[in-house]
Amino acid sequence: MKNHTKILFALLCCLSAIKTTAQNPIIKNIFTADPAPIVHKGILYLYTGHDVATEQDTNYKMADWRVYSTTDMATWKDHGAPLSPSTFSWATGDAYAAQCIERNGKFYWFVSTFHKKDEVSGGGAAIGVAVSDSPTGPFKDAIGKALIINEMTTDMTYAWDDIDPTVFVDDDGQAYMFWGNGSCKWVKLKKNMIEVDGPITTFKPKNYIEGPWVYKRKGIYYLVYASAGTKPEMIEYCTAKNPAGPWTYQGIIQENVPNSFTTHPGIIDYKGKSYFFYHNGSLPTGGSYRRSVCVDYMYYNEDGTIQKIIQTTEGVSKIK
Ligand code: FUB
Repeated sequence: MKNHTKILFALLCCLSAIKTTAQNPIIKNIFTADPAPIVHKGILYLYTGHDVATEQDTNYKMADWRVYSTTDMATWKDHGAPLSPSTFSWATGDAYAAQCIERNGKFYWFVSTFHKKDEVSGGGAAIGVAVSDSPTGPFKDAIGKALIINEMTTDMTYAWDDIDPTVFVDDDGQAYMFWGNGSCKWVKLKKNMIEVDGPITTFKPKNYIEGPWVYKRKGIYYLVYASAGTKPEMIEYCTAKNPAGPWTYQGIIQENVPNSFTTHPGIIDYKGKSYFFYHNGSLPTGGSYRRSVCVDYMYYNEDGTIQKIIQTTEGVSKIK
């Protein structure tokens, strides 16, 4: 190649690299929040909430839960909104944070929403579970009632503390659900994934506010969560040798995000790399109630501790 041809070629390569990697936020046509990834049969599925508040609104308006998928971390397929609070006859209100996991060929989508005032509950936040044979639905209410209602936890004096479920199945087959605003609560689940199995335990990791994400990696249990004082949320974490704890505080992994009071972790290993999903308010007209899901790389040290997340607008590279 002649010199000027080489330069032109190099420029074109740079331009195409910039084009394919400038991807945060990853969903730009609507506002999305509370990301929760899983991998199934080589495909990464991303479950999100959906902010529909106007620019003038001063609280959340969250219409439904949505599903996206990718095999290259750059091209996202939109599977629509296979679940909304109206799927649950007992529910009213918004589609807060949720997580879907697979067990024995079924997909269990644990969601936080709000309970009607009725003979079962005086209202407040509640956790439900929907089930499907496919990661993209259709989903139906798995039990016909809430799994957790406000009356089942009493340590917080307000009614909206039972939000943000995260569920994982340990190597011995025992499933655990963690959740909570203000304090972190956990309970064992039965093998059927739709009944609690034992008492609820409540604890308060350092600086804990909400949005727990619990998983096990290379023998270490991780509890990653949103933290806040008077400032907008950051992401901090603890580790443990047992899901029942004790949990050792490890520090901050993500500082505040642009233009949103909250952020929310969703963590996954996929095709040899570790990914950290979160939300910010960076889309035009975005904000704390009009959030957008982003993804950046996550790196572990040799001892399993997590390096600080570097938030980028470029996002992650397309997997070839
Ligand atoms: O999306 C509504 C709430 O904001 C979630 O439940 C919290 O984790 C925070 O992201």
